[in-house]
Amino acid sequence: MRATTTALAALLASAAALPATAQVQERTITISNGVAETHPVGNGVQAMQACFDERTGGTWTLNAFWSAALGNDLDATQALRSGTQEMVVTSTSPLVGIEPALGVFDLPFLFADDQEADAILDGEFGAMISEKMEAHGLINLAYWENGFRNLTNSVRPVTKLEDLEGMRVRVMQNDIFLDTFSNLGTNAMPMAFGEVFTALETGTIDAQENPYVTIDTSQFSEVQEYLTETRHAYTPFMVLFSKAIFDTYSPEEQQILRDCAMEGQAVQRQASRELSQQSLERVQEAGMKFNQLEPTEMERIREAVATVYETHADTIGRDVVEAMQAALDELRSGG
Ligand code: TK8
Repeated sequence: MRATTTALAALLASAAALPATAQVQERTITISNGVAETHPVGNGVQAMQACFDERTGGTWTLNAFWSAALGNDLDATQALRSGTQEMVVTSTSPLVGIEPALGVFDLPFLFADDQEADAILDGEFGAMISEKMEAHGLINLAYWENGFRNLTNSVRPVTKLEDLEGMRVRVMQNDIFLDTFSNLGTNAMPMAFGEVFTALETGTIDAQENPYVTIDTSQFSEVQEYLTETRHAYTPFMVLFSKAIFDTYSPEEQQILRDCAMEGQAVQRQASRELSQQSLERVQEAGMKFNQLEPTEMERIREAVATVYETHADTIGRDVVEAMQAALDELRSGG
């Protein structure tokens, strides 16, 4: 009895003497993205690495791949689900086939500004969506920012709804985007992001839509002439981790992943917002002709796409659409 107690005490003492990193193994974490390293996602990944360095005594390495080098958003996400890749920073839109509720973010003109997006994504609604991802073998560590999307094309300046008629617009692989752009009179073509530059260059498509920073860092100014501020949708980035791999990490390691993804979030969002205006200026310096739409034209565009909410409510999940609308109503009433 006595000996056992002593042995136990010795064991506890030695456990207490171990460094805090005892539950942290050496790790190499592959992370991929469809955008270039110069995109604010690059800043976020750097910030995450700095956080790992501090929390793991330099034993964790983020092995980052850019410009869809490991496949597009959907392929990389499937690699996470099968446990062959640790992480991806992906737009939500190409993942609606995995989790239909993600389509809620693609509803046109949903968020009015950055503050609304942050409040919804970092609040109860965002947590509810993250929870849904676990059933698909995916842990969402944080929401980063892709941002408000704007239209570029090589045909003509878009100053009114009719200018969109027949334009061959690449959209993300997602029926809500397809419908939105069909309603606008365009010839909408779903395509993975990694193929867009070449498709624009060869003239397979006339147009695409993305946030200013993505237009800038993807060099679309080389193959597109006109840029119109439409802000027709806000795309979040999810910072996803393979659940199969996550489950093999110690609780301490899992916490490091979550904390560092959130440290990355602060840096990534700030970089995204700072760069947005600079990117707009840069693509104009590179020759793109930029215009904003008259409020009456914006209103016509909003009206043309309004039916998309009803058409896709059942697919997204009516409860999800209603929860989003309730959360936005509460925000807008100052709640
Ligand atoms: C990059 C994509 C891209 C997205 C798109 O992988 O597909 O247009 O906006 O940023 O996630």
